[in-house]
Amino acid sequence: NSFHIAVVGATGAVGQQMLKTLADRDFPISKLSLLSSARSAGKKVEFKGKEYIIQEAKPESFEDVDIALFSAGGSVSKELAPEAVKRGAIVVDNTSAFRMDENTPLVVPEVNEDDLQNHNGIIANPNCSTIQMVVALKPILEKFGLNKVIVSTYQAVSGSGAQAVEELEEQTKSIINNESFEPKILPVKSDKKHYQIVFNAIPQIDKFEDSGYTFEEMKMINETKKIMHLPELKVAATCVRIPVATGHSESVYFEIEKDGVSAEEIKALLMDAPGVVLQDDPDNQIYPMPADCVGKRDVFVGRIRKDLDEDKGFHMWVVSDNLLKGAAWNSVQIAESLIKLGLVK
Ligand code: 11C
Repeated sequence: NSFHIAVVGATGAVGQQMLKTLADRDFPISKLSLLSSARSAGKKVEFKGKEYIIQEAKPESFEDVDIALFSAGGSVSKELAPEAVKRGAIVVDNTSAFRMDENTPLVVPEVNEDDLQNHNGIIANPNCSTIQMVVALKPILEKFGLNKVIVSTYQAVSGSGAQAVEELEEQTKSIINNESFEPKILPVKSDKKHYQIVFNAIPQIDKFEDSGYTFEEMKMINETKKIMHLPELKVAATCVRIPVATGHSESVYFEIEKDGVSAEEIKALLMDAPGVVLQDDPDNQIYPMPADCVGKRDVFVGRIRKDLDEDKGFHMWVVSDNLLKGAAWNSVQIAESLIKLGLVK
């Protein structure tokens, strides 16, 4: 069986990785519609050696589409995802538009694949920094229970889009050549001020909310509770942008429910966990780093150690390619799960 797939936002940083992932997975495609906003329509894109011209996404574009992968921004999803569903497509949406909608499952297949059974046409793909953290936390929750999570992130600029990656490259060249430059994109293109990212760390990802947390931090907090079905879980996040092109890193402190668990037991658990690669051998300086994870679909975990004061507290370091497991691969993986579960007509 093969399927008519639409990719909306095919020219973007995530859209490009979606195409690569569909090709790498040899996804069963009978027809491929590559769509975008009016701005990128007409551009040419290659898929499996064939050239496609990107078409402007319109409601009619979704006639006969089986699965539509959306990654063209929240406003495009809000307008067109319901149109795609009306025409019989299942939408996997990589924006934040529907994530917290109670009728929309928010899915990471390693964690809550079963939630797909209750979909109403749209499935939301979580935020990249949330996905990699919950993949690592899920086996811990199942075996030892989970009470509290405190995460600090070290996020790559590609999370903010292709323009932010260009800005990182251009600023790097300017600094090396001793030239002046004017930051225009980071931390948030639409916010009032912009700051240098090269040789810097910016503790702002997305805009600030009245609570003092940024929207990225609130996404990590709210999405984690929803995906893990733990509304009472205590979660706090501090999200920081660093001058890395791709690969988000996270320092995660978590408290379990069970007493007397050792770091070795947590390591043994994560060694066999789906979607996780354990890289934890301090004697040999083995730990995950973003430069090593680019292009890989797994979540890499290391530096697992017990807190020195809190018996139920542990620390770990979690790294993944934010464009793959954080976005494109998780979306394609959801599509694969939908097919496996017989949910695509
Ligand atoms: C970042 N996590 O690194 C963001 C990008 O809600 O899907 C992903 C935004 C989202 O800037």
